[in-house]
Amino acid sequence: MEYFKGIEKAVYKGKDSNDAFSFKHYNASETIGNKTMEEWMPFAMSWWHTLASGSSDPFGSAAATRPWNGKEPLEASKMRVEAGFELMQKLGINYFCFHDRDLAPECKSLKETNEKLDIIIGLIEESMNKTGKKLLWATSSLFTNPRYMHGAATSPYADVFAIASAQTKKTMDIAKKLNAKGYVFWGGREGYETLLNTDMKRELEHLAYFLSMAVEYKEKIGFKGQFFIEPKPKEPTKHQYDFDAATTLEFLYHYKLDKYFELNLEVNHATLAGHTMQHEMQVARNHNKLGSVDINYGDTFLGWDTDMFLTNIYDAVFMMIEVIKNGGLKNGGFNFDAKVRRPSHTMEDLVYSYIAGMDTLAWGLRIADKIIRDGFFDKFIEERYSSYNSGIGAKIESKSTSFEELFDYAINLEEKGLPSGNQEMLEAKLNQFIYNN
Ligand code: XUL
Ligand code: CO
Repeated sequence: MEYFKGIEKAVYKGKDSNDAFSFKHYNASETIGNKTMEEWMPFAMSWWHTLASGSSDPFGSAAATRPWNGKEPLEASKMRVEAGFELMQKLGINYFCFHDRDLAPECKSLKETNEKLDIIIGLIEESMNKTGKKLLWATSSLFTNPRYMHGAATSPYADVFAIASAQTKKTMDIAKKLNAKGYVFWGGREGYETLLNTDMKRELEHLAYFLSMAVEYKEKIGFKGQFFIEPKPKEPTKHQYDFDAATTLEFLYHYKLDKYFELNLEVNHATLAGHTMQHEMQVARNHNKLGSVDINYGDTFLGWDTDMFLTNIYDAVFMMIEVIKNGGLKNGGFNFDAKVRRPSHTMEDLVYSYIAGMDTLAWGLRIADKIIRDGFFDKFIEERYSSYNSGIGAKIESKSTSFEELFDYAINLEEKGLPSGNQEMLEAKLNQFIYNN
């Protein structure tokens, strides 16, 4: 069966094309700097938003028009596999990502759930072999089932910790079987609603132990993929422990887990944390932990995790600057953790939205490459700190001075006034890079 009826494989037709099913900027084989666009941007389809969720929201049921609507749950899961691989082929997307529970229906017992899951994994494996598509990362949903209402690895109830571990073990086995490039831990309910009922220190100890067991099991089964932690400050819980990049890194260093994990950063999560995505990426890059990206963006008027397909060119440029400076996303990729708006309910809308997201990032890559090659902003920043290149500044830079020496220097100093930060000039220059291209 054809799920995306009458839609051909999307091709690059250039920026003036009026064909909505074509790429205007994404030209997979075109070389930018030292890599092709496809190498810079290993795109991934998210199983949950694209195939599983159907656009339900807290005020209404699934509204998306999908060929599997009304089918028996396992049958619907099988159809989703076919549709997913067809979509990846038509878009030229090489990777996909899933939560265990996106793939197959959850049954009364873990045993029965795993049996159904294995049927779908078999079909996915077959389709991977046929098409060459790959698993970017897998994860366990440790937040959907009501048993996780108080958390999973941070639940106050030991049985819940045990079931979460069992579920994670199974998903890691699947990740190994499908040769996943990575495995993501997103602590959806690893946080709290109120400290009136929460022992924060104990919960963090449990979370760290859970992750260390995952590391141990990874080594035991010989799973070669990269582990990632995905920070998010809130939603669904009021306060999530992996708040942002800096908090998550501190947690990893504190529990001596840093060498086993990189970060999977998400644009909308940065917004919720009150940061730009560029801030989050630069924090990670400074620690050599920029691993993978969940690509989307948030509506600043709404203030929750709207997970929209990225169409904001400014975000794309800032992100791609970080990616180029990182030498690419070595162990990760760009996973479209993004969903169509509820009124965009047709199968065609899925294709339009992926094309919009892929094109925006590709356009961002072109501009970021020009900005870096031109060197205007890098030179400006270099110049701004040039007082540290000689005299007393060089002593500070080389950490070879003292408070006494600085006191003697400053006591007779005649302050000459400071140069401007020139922010508005720089913003205008950025616009020139974007719109003159
Ligand atoms: C939720 C979110 C998750 C993770 C994987 O906000 O981003 O989908 O990416 O669990
Ligand atoms: Co995400």
